[in-house]
Amino acid sequence: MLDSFKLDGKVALVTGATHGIGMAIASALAEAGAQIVVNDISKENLDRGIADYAKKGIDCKGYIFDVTDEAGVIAGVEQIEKEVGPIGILVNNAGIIKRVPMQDMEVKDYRQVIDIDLVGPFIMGKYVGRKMIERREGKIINICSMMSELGRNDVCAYASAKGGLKMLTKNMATEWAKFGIQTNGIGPGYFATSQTEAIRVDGHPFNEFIINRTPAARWGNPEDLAGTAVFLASKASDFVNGHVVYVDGGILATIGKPSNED
Ligand code: NAP
Ligand code: GCO
Repeated sequence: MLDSFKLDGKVALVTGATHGIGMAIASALAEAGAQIVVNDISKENLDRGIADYAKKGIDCKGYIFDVTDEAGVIAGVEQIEKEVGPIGILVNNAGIIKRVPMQDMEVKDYRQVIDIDLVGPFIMGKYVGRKMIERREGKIINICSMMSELGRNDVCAYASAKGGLKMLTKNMATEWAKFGIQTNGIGPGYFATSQTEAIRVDGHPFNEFIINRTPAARWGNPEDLAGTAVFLASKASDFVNGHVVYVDGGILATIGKPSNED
């Protein structure tokens, strides 16, 4: 049964994975035997990321393209399939957030978050999915969020995108299961990465709020996502389709507790 978690011989593309959650997921897939490929929009960040993977003993291939650029995605997917091999696993990880009260948010900023966090996974899914359909097999993992289920102040664009990404995940699962493709999501809770740095610093009220709101009483570490990612990328999940697996320390299980309760 453990062999069903092995990814030997598979090529895994993890978008925006030069650090943070994407790097942790890509590293786990590599440890399970996959050849990993990452993309970024910045050559500097890509080069640094590839070097960081090498320091971990991981041979990671890197490509520059923007997940919102359809022509760039088409060219990037063709180049990866030609130079590395058929993409068997796609992780739509690339994403941004803008924290602004809705009444103050510029339309262009709202659109940018939707473009990267929702339209990007659609474009990536469409063009990698076409290849997977030809081969009658594939694994797609969309990185969702607590904001796929819950709202909070100042993140209307991000919640719109991540809520949409949950439903895009279900629709991809519905349309493509007949082609031997399984599409699922991972919904991280609150994780210590550069994306949350601004709200996680010691003394920031949100830091204390998250510690209290999370039954595990801690921020997630990107490595906490490794096992779920390998499971959803492997044969072990061949009959799992259209689900978002929340790795959140228990946040979604509870309404929370008063700050003076243990
Ligand atoms: P992060 O450190 O900000 O990493 C995001 C990555 O996406 C960066 O490498 C970034 O590249 C890349 N990216 C941004 N726009 C892109 C584009 N248009 N095309 C290609 N790559 C692009 O964030 P993270 O915390 O690791 O989050 C990774 C994913 O997990 C995101 O989808 C995020 O929404 C989600 N998530 C995070 C948390 C959390 O608590 N941290 C929880 C739930 C879900 P550059 O560095 O070059 O800009
Ligand atoms: C925020 C955080 C969250 C996390 C994550 C929670 O400002 O609320 O950045 O959005 O990144 O998505 O699951």
